[in-house]
Amino acid sequence: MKRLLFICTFVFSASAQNNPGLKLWYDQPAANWNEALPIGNGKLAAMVFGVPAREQLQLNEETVWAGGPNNNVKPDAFPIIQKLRALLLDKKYVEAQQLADAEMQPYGNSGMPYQPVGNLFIAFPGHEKFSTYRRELDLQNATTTTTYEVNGVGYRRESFASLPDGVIIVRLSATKPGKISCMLSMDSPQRSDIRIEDERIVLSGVTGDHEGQTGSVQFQVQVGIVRSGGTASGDGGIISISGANAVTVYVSIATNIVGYNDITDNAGKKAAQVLGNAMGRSYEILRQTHVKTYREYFDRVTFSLGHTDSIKNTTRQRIIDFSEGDDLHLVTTYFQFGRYLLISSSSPGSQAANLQGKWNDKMNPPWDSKYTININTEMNYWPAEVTNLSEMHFALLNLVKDLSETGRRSAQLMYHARGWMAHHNTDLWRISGQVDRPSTGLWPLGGAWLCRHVWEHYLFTGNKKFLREAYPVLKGAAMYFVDALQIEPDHGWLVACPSLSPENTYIKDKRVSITAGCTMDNQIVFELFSNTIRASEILGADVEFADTLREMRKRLPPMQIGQHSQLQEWLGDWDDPKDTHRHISQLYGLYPGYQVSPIRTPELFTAAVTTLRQRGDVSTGWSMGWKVNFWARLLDGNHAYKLITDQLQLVTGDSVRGPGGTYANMFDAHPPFQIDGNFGCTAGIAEMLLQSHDGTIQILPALPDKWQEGTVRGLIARGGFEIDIRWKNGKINVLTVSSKLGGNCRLRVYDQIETERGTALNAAIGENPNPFFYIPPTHKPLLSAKAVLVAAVLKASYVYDIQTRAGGVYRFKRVDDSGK
Ligand code: FUC
Repeated sequence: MKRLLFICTFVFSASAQNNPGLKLWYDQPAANWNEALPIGNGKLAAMVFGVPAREQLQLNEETVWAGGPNNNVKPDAFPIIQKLRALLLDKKYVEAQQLADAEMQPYGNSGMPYQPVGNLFIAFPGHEKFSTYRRELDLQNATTTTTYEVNGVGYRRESFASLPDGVIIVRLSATKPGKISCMLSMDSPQRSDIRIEDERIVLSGVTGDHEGQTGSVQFQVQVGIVRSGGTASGDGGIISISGANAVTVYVSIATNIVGYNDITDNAGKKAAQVLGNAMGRSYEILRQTHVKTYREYFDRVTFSLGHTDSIKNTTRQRIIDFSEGDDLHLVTTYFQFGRYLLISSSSPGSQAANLQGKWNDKMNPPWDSKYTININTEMNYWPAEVTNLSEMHFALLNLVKDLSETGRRSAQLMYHARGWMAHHNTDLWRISGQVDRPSTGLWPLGGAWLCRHVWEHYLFTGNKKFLREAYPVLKGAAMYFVDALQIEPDHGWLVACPSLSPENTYIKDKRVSITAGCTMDNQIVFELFSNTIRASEILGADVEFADTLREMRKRLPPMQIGQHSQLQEWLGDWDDPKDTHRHISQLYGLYPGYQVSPIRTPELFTAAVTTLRQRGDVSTGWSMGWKVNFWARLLDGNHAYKLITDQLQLVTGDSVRGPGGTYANMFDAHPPFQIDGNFGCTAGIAEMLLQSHDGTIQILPALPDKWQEGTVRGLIARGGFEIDIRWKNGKINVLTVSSKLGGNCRLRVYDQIETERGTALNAAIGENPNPFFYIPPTHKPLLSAKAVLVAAVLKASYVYDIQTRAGGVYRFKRVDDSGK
């Protein structure tokens, strides 16, 4: 009896295939947007409400943004920038802030909002009362389904955004023939016109004017139907269907956007073409090809921590119960939901996922649903490489390329510098000027942070052709700092000035944020210079420029440990240990960067722990996502898991205050909804299982006590190694490394391992010869006399070198210590 009970409550499953369903499911229709379920194919997105009497698909197309081509660069900023530099280097911080507030308000506009297209409604008269209701989003086939019964007839709706065919599909069917009678209609908050043309609903619109920019994105939606049986008629923008056996609804949306500076396409023609192609294919074929394309990405990673009886509960209930129980299957679901969202928002050829991915129902969404590039946009792409979705990274990498063109203007006009730069936000039009007030917007490092994605893509894939093509982006970003860095008088350090530590103040009572040489800036410039130098070495290009960067890199400020034993946020020791600000920018060097390491820089590592403790756990959604990564890098799996628990707190309603968490539909709550938290936490979970930034590939570096048993398959390490791990009792059981590029595979493990045949492995010696694991030497930190550093206690580890060839698969097992 006891044994049976055990099996019922904890069934271990090895792969997603026999995983008890990676599904979000509910027993009620969505009561609001944050309960609706997202589908998307990168270009198009919809939120599906699953209301029986009136289905609603809230529609988005990724290029539907207000305004038109522009760049908001303040042409006469340079003299003010010069005055700010003089004041800041003279330590006149309050005066500098006052000058910035007076003279550096945003020029023209602070970016355009991402806007909705409208809604498709499908009304089913008589379906107000229903039974046996269920709606779900199946993460394994990227399809959402609603089923229910009315008067003894079972109804089913299935929706997906086809990856290969570019349309959104809704399939309506019933258990008895002739039962589909419904009306399709649309609305839109935009300036628009809705009519019936060729038996289709056609909605044509143009986006909004905003902050002096005329709305100039023309879009068109075309909705066509294919039915079996029954009749259909169209009038007044509405299609009425009566007595059909089944109906397939096809939704195509297109705009006049060709690129950020070209709006000459024909929206109607494009929409009609895509719709025509799709309507020529049956529902079954469309579904099959969609699922096949999706699974080629999604199935690359499987992750299981086992499951309990909780899987019987609705997703909403599981989120409510999470902190009290051991529903580890919800963690794997959340992780895979993050990968689902990345595929659905960033498939090849699409724009970068914005603050809400591609899902937004508001004309003026929070923060315009723009690209906030002082963390949020970057965070969206943290899971891309490590969770084996490298193709999705291009949505961002293409944005960086665009910015490297528009950002020349801001470099030149605002800072009289060569190269390119961007501030803390951009939008569809790739604006590079200052956005919002100076205390958050006058930060010139946005482009430089984005450049790390170029480099990381290279480290994970080894794609030299890509690096060659992208090199000018790195070079241009580095060039900007060659011209723009200023000499700090006390030490002669080179610092970004004016700048700020996003979005924090250091003289709190006077709201002073404008500064010079804050820690994150120094870390980002150090990294940008180092990556550009390495790229030039690999490509055999620009020897002299690389030398210049080498010389300047020596003069960047070191990281400093302050009076409270913290990793200092600013150049001065100004941190308040009680500050719980959501941004923890000074830990950029811990994650996503890797200038803070338990092995190479133990003092900084210890100071980072102190800083993170001082900042606390609970915060906005994205901040908690970041902290999962921080604690994983600090090798503290239990604390990382605590942050996952904080993230998996149910948030309801529209409040924009209060701690972050997760909505019923598993979207991250800042609050309000921001997709970055989903992606940050997904990346953090991967980082708990595998790290490859610190000269080695670390297996299970931050495994929480609760994750005693599990498998993960298909995670990617730098150097192009694909990793599968199975563990039991918190120890490695089987480890498989598939080498894509060959080269030395240096493993750091916390259990002794050997080949599967029992041959001992070679202990690692010296520097890792694999070039993808090269780490530039970090400056020695400066320590305040008052800092008290407690040495970090690290678990013993084993480090091995394994020579691999491209295409080779290497299997290892733990050295069996039982009985020895
Ligand atoms: C940054 C954050 C805010 C918010 C906004 C979109 O400014 O500080 O919390 O996430 O981006």
